[in-house]
Amino acid sequence: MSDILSKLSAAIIEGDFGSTPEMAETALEEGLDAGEILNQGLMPGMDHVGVEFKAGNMFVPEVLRSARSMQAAMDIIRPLLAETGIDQTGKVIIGTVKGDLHDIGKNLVGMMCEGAGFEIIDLGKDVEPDAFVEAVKEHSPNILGMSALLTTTMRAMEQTIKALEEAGIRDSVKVMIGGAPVTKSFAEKIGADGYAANAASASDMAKEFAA
Ligand code: B1M
Repeated sequence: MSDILSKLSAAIIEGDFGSTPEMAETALEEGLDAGEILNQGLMPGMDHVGVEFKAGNMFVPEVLRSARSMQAAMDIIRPLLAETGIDQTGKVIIGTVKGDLHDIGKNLVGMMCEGAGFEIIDLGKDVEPDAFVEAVKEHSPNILGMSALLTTTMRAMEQTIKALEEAGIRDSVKVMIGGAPVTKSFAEKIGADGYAANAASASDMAKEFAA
């Protein structure tokens, strides 16, 4: 791997968000293309972060710094990725469900999935079931991700899946859910395709779904 790509991976792992944009620019100046920077610099860095987070060797504040470092580099290469039409891993629509304003975990999941090469369409928080349905119709994603942090808003996940069914598009998309009160058995009960306990598992699951 080129020296600058190794440095970029290391900067992401260290959460050095001040230097990753410049490194991405240097990599471009050295003649590397946006796809190489994404696949051989940013993604290996975030993969490592995911492994360390799952193993309990990194914690949420460090992962947020790493995700911010990756975002900062992505801001440099994203327009070039779009221009060159480089294939991304797939497309993820993500949002926090209706009635729920917690978005830190959802943002982390989005960033980890972006680090894994997905295009992310973030609908934000307090997202109505119909808004998820319209977004699925408009963007045809591989995965629809829903986050809920309140026991009272978990019901909106089920309502959203029902709304997808009523719109006749349930089978066009894999539904992944998560958030502190959410469990695997709840996901099974409401007919979601998958439950992920944390952002790293969510990005792994998204990769499996898109494969
Ligand atoms: Co609120 N809040 N909050 N809160 N808040 C909790 C969730 C709570 C557990 C605190 C408590 O009482 N101990 C409690 C919920 C109780 C319950 O329902 N069981 C609670 C409450 C009650 C409330 C209010 C009702 C308080 C009030 O006003 N009386 C109110 C509700 C507002 C609303 O949503 N309508 C409220 C408000 C807020 C703030 C706005 C102040 C703020 C949110 C700011 C924001 O998000 N921008 C807030 C916060 C920060 C929290 C705590 C302290 C932290 C949540 C967090 O960000 N965790 C939380 C207590 C706690 O969890 N310790 C609490 C860090 C984040 C990285 O973890 O979101 O779990 P998490 O995400 C993880 C995984 O769950 C998973 O991956 C992430 C990364 O590993 N994951 C997914 C998440 N989404 C996923 C989606 C996936 C897959 C995995 O697939 C798509």
